[in-house]
Amino acid sequence: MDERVDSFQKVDDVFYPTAETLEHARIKDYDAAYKESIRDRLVFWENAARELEWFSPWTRVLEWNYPWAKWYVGATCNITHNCLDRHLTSGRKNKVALIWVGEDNTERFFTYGELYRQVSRCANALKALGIRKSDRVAIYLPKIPEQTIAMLACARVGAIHTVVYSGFSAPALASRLEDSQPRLIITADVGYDRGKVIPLKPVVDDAVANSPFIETVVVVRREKGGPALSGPKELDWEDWLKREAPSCPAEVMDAEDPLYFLYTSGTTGKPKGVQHVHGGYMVGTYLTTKIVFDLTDDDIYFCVADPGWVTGHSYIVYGPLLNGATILMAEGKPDYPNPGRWWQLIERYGVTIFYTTPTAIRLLMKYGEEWPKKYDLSSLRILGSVGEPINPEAWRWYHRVTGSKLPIMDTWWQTETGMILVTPLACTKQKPGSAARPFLGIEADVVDREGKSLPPNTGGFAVITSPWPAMMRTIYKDPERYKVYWNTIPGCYTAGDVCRKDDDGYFFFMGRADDVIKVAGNRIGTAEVESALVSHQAVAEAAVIGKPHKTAGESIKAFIILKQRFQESPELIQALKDHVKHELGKIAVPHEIEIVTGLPKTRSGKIMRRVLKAKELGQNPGDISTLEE
Ligand code: 6R9
Repeated sequence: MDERVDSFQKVDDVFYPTAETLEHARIKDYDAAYKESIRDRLVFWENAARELEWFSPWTRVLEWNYPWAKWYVGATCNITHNCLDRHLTSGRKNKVALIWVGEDNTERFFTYGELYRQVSRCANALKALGIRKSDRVAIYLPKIPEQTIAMLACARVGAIHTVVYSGFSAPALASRLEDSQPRLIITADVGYDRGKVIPLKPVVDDAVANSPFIETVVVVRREKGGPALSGPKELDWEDWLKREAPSCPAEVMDAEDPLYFLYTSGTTGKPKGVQHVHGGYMVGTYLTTKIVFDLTDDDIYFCVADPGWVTGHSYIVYGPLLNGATILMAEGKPDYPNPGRWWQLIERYGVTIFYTTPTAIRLLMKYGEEWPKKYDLSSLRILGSVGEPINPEAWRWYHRVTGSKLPIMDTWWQTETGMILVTPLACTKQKPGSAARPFLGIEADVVDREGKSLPPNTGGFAVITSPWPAMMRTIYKDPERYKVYWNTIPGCYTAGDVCRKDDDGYFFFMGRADDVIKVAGNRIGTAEVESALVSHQAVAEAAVIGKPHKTAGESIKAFIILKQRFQESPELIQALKDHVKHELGKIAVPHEIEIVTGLPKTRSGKIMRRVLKAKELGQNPGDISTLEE
């Protein structure tokens, strides 16, 4: 890890909440609320848990056996009871839970009552296949309601879902299946992307061919005359559900029973199966959604993420449903059929809370202010951003085009943290480019390699100094990799991000300290791209770095040493890109490939990506005493 940062962004402007925002805000005084929350963190998190329904109570709030945590010890619950059943008796039964809109403007509405019935049917269908507690189920679906329904149905019967983003290729899907060994995979015939039909079923066919543990493939068929199914292994979603009863009791789960694995990229080639549980994850996502977005029953909440990533898990599906919110879910891209798409949806549905990403904002900035200006955005109340640092220029644009008065929740968190950890609240002042301060009940800091707290305006490592309810519990089948997060800097959870705090204690996250790249907000490990490249017959060695990119945040650049009998040519470069696309999917394809004859290495033979990067960007490579030559 490397914490050196060459320049600090200078921000002079501070934005204060308007009277209207303050009036509405649940928390009016962050300092007081924060102080109170950490006076006794466990009491704070116990009170939060009491807002939800449990089948039986806990005996202790936290059992902390460093670095292993158990929250709400001994309690039983089921996250879907709080997402669904709880609302059926609270007056929300006929409230709209989910508005789905497709690229072609097809609409589907689900009330809480209807969502409960659909999830129950799916849960009963899972049971009919013999799926029970702790079985794994893979979900490889585009952003359609069945994706949400399938996730909730798994959780309802106690199965562990593992959602794989539908942009991943067959080998990438296969490696995730191999690790999690699901008995069932739920997919669709196709997804739609900018008007194009993206076949998904063939990808699954390919991946499943090498996954003997998969007993059943369920297919949501969206196209008329979709693919023929080969029974009995393959089932049509509609047929699978149609005879099932519309109610199904939620399985009684221990608070620490796994809810899902979600694979994410790290510093080595193999993706990590981050494991979250029913109890603590439920409390963390519930409370952050409620407080960060200042959510009430009258809101229309629109988060543009895909449930293939963690933002979709925590802040499209679980957090909002736990709060009984009305969720808008839209399939498709921000600039299709034109760059007014999201603004148009905000106007059409009266969206009040809009949660997006810096890369999308930068893309929309390119098309200009005339697009947001065409639409009535006056329903908006709270904005959000997630996935990478938001540069002040994009922050100001986002703020201006939405009326210059709305707070932007620049929420910092990770797949591993499960919930938002550092964020502004509606009542706090805002500084463009800053994620502000720790959420209530969260203790965060910026430290040096030894774990010593650093003075203001000094770059260091972002750490969390005490456990929180939605933290990951382990890496599936790899507890040693879990321990690394808590062992890198003594006594702290190390996120892998470089950061500084200013004089106000505001956190400015500045990117990753390790070999993780954020391309258009998608998390990609350099090692994964390197091993995909090296699996091509022409490649002897590969090193991959992230480079700053105007809209994507970072772009991927690969340096490659060819095997002797291969010659550089435009065709070969294209073939290498196609190969990565085939191995991992479009999101991981290098934007640039440079053929080199050598790579900077340490004496122990590790590639020094930092040196490559510094050279590429014309910067000082820093300490190169370990460099071999
Ligand atoms: C939720 C999510 C986690 C990494 C994280 C950091 C970056 C996310 C950020 C941010 C600055 C923010 N990141 N939000 N950096 N400001 N508001 O994105 O999870 O895909 O696991 O990525 O994303 O570098 O360490 P994940």
